[in-house]
Amino acid sequence: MTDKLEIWTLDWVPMTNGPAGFVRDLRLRWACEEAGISYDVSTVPLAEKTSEHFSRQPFGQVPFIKDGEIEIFESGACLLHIARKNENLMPGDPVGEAETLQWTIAALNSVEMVSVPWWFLEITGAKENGLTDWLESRLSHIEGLLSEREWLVSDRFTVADLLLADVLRVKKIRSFGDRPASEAYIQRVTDRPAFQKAHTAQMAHFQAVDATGN
Ligand SMILES: N[C@@H](CCC(=O)N[C@@H](CS)C(=O)NCC(=O)O)C(=O)O
Repeated sequence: MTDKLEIWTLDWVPMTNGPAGFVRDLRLRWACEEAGISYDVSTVPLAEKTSEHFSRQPFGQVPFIKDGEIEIFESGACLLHIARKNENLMPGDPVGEAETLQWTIAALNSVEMVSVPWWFLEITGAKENGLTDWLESRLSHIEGLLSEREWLVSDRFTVADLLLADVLRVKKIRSFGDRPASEAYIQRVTDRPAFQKAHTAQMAHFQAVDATGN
């Protein structure tokens, strides 16, 4: 029995050209590191999804968390839950909090909503990627914004930066077009020790499974 926050990820992902280092439990590990919250990591099988997995995440995906009596899925919801615990991730004043919520949802619903389907079409080799103009437009608006400010919310890092940087750092999206302010932002955010720690831990997790050959 543990009272630590528990984060679920997959039991295995491919190490070559794969999602290791990008599986979304990393967002939650990173948030916990930023907030100084200790956590345990559990896994569910990628290959054979169980009814228990679907009962915790209705789409059979990860991440999802358990924090005492609270069990939630969707990385954005889990991030906001963690962020509410600590001002390192979300300012305590009403304006700062509202702006953090706004930008967290924007990262998911205005940027990732386009970037993930675009990326998926690219990697599956679709001849026509009809989302390119849409993605280009979203990324150039973000580029304009980041040319004028260091962080999304006033003058400080928040969970919204964690999420937007995680959405933008996907390799294919990073190499699509030249956006120096976005690139500097991704660098600035992922240089944070909390990201480095979370990333190293996720890579170690998947490497350990890979080494067993299972
Ligand atoms: N909107 C979901 C997306 C979750 C998602 O795409 N999870 C991926 C890993 S990053 C997954 O579980 N993939 C395995 C699958 O879909 O079977 C969230 O943000 O939590």
